[in-house]
Amino acid sequence: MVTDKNYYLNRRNFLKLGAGTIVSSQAIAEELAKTNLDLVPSDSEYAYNYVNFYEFSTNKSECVRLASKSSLNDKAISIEIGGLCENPMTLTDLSAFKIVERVYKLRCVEAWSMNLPWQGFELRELINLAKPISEAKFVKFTSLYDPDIFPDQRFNGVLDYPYVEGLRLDEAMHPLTLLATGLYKEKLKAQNGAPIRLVVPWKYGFKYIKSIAKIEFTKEQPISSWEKYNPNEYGFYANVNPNVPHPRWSQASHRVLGSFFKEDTQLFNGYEEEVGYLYKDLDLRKNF
Ligand SMILES: Nc1nc2c(c(=O)[nH]1)N[C@H]1C(S)=C(S)[C@@H](COP(=O)(O)O)O[C@H]1N2
Ligand SMILES: [Mo]
Repeated sequence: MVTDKNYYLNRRNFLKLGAGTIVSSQAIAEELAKTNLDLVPSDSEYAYNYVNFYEFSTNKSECVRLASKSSLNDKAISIEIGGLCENPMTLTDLSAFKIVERVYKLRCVEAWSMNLPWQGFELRELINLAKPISEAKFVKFTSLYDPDIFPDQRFNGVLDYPYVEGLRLDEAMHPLTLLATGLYKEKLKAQNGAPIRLVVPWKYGFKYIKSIAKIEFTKEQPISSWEKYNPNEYGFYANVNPNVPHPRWSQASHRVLGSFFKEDTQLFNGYEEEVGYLYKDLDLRKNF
């Protein structure tokens, strides 16, 4: 694999200059394509078989067994876009978007990680089409609600469904934030959140909401499903942070799936240079 050393060094300089000023997001996106080359994707067996998808089951292999025979595999993309924006729409056609490939680290709040090669597009492209109005401060995401597909939606499930997640509008506009439709150059499998899901690499995995049915622009901060389930353990921000332990375990290190050793967890999952400026005025302990 080739890494362009000069380009990489320039990137550091650029971002240093950018500290304190507004970092050009286009520059970040372009640089990323290069740094991605350093990250070797994990064996796809982990991504396909070690999954969290509570609508199917809390058991990882049971998720895969149920998802792989479900009609979610054949579901077409259809996202209702609305709320505080000028152009509400039902998104079914992605031809307007530039499809990119990014290898990102995924760090689950359960203290394991893997490197995933996503195909998708930058969420900001969609946001620019929808044109949020000035009152819009957050983006709320809602997963599909379909008890015929998801067993855990048939009775009193573990979570209060549909699964909900949220981002601040500036986080959603960040060039690292993707809507993914593929993994390992294959169409997204049901267990990984077909037909389309969120990817926010500097946050814990539970923010990567699967099987998105609705996106809304809101004034108020949305209450995400895990926050609702236990606000003391799962905050709205959920930025990866080795210095803020989960109440029941440390977040200082994690197991890299496929590797025998543990690895130190990095602030913002190693994407601090790219996203640190978003949080310079935020107390990361209070806003975990
Ligand atoms: N709708 C929905 N999205 C979800 C989840 C879920 O249970 N339901 N689990 C989350 C968690 S905890 C993680 S770690 C990631 C896992 O994504 P993956 O299984 O594709 O690796 O999806 C997230 N998205
Ligand atoms: Mo997770």
